[in-house]
Amino acid sequence: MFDNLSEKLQRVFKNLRGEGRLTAANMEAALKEIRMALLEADVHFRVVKQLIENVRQKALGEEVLTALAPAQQVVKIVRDELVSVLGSQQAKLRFSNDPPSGVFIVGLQGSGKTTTAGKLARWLQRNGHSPLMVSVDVYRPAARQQLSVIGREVKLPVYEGTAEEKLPAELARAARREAANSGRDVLLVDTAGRLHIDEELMLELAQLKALLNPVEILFVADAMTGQDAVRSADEFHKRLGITGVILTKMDGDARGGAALSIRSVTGQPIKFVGVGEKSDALEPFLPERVASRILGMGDVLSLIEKVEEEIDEKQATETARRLLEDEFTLEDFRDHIRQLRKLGPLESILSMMPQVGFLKDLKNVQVDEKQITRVVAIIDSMTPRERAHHGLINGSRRRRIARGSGTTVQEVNLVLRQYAQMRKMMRNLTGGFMGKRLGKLKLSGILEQRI
Ligand SMILES: Nc1nc2c(ncn2[C@@H]2O[C@H](COP(=O)(O)OP(=O)(O)OP(=O)(O)O)[C@@H](O)[C@H]2O)c(=O)[nH]1
Ligand SMILES: [Mg+2]
Repeated sequence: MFDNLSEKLQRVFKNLRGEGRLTAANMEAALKEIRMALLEADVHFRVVKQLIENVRQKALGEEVLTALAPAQQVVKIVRDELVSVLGSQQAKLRFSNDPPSGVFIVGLQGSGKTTTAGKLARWLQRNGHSPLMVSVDVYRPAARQQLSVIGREVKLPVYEGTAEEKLPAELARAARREAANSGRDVLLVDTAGRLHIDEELMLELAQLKALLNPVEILFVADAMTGQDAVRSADEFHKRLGITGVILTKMDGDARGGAALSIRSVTGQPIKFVGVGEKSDALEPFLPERVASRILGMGDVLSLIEKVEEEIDEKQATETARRLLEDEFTLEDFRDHIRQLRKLGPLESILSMMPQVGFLKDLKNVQVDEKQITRVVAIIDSMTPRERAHHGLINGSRRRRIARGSGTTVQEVNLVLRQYAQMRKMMRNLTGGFMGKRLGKLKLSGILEQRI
């Protein structure tokens, strides 16, 4: 979701590494590039300005120029700054001491409010709560029905209302009574959207707020709308006092800048992100992780968390084994090798990693620029089936692949051997973290060290 930004920043840092030494001059050049990358990714210019200023101050203050690994230090400073812009801690949902806790879902038309209400209900239930949903969108025909359908999908109750309850306030009041009577601890209120912020809607929301006294007013922002999302979040906050933001459609090709701007412009934290249309496509917003993602360190932590949530530990180990063993195909291997090229020379990556057992194996995977190109050509010359099932690749297929890639059978063999080594390494890594649950620490250690 942050592909654009992360690619750009990676290029900047790669150039920094290429310089070998960091000087005051190329540091300025790097800052300029970082500024461009952020602006192009649709980050608000005020946020960019502040961020660059902070990075400059810290980089000078910490005497990066004389440090051993200046490029890495600059990356670390940028990362820390990103985290501080995004909010240094995960912003959790709040709950009232006097349930049901009212949680309003507000935002412009089509931003994803109703979908998000369903996702949030499901998330709440999985985290020990018992939500009741209600739609107070009495304007759009079938809006309330849409929520009922979603309720059935996630198997959670929706207050449907009686024929007499026609006004938003009536529906909200009755739903609260229903939640209290049926022992539901959270009342999720899906509200109507408008194309633009208008007086009527704001008045209605303010009335509902006065009536229910919600603990959370969550502004749902469509990440695809970039700076518009930031502006309307700000406007809603000024008019209504929002308590948090849910950024939807982060699975699309949004440039990610909105995430970096919303908090610093509104002062309110992003609490969740929507990453798809399905009811499980909602993730808590973790600033540290997002900062890492922006800097291009992948999604490994999210993946682990997802696996852990879905299945018990034994099964998780099994899944991870399958994931990394059977599904770590030659194609993944190729992408991985390409990734290494992005990160810089393999030797320097290795020197940044903590001393873990599988390093020995990794060291045997000698990769230099020319070889990367060769490896990619060889894997590209395989059929998709061969890439998915390396066991298929017999002698005659090896000869064909060698011809196709302009290499020799020996070189094809070498690539297959390296691939086998990489799989073994992945297995060791999995055994370490999934099995003993030490992994999170270990793995985040590795990621930490890598930047
Ligand atoms: N890809 C993607 N689509 C999403 C996400 N969240 C919502 N959508 C889609 O966005 C569209 C609008 O979603 P709704 O939930 O109906 O939006 P709304 O804000 O309730 O719309 P109104 O009630 O008309 O104001 C639907 O097609 C959803 O499937 C998301 O995180 N990712
Ligand atoms: Mg809706």
